[in-house]
Amino acid sequence: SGGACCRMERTFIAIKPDGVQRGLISEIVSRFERKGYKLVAIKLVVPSKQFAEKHYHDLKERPFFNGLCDFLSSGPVLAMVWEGEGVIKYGRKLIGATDPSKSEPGTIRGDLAVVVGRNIIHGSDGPETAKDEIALWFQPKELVSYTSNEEKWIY
Ligand code: RTP
Repeated sequence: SGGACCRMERTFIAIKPDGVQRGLISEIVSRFERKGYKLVAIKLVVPSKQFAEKHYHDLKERPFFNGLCDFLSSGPVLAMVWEGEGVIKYGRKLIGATDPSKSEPGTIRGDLAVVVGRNIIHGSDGPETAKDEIALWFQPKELVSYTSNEEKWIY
């Protein structure tokens, strides 16, 4: 109810190389889809190390930064943009805590991953990061605007 016009937001979600290699793409995409969020961009890419460093620039002082960037650039990553009311914060909830040994069952990491260095998925942690990450991974023309028939039943 109330229409879907004004509170829509977008977040950047990526399935990391471990999630892609383990065949978890459809499982993860379906969790966002079934929740009621709308997919507005998707592509499979192998990021360069330099690109991975850009994506994780906030973490460059951390001891795991180099290994993390090596890992992200080690194979195909499924980059996506999802749209919906509250999708930035709730998307993180669907994903679960950073360390899968602490993620709740029912979350993506809780159900599908074991250790922090192989936690299969990334999600933007706030509106500013979402904006920056979408701009880093996608060109504006890759974001598709469309109306889904389900929206009137979700909002
Ligand atoms: P993400 O950005 O990937 O969704 O993860 P996050 O915000 O929940 O966690 P953040 O602290 O930003 O860490 C980013 C990614 O770095 C890896 N990591 N490794 N101790 C470690 O070895 C360690 N800690 C973090 C994880 O892949 C984490 O998702």
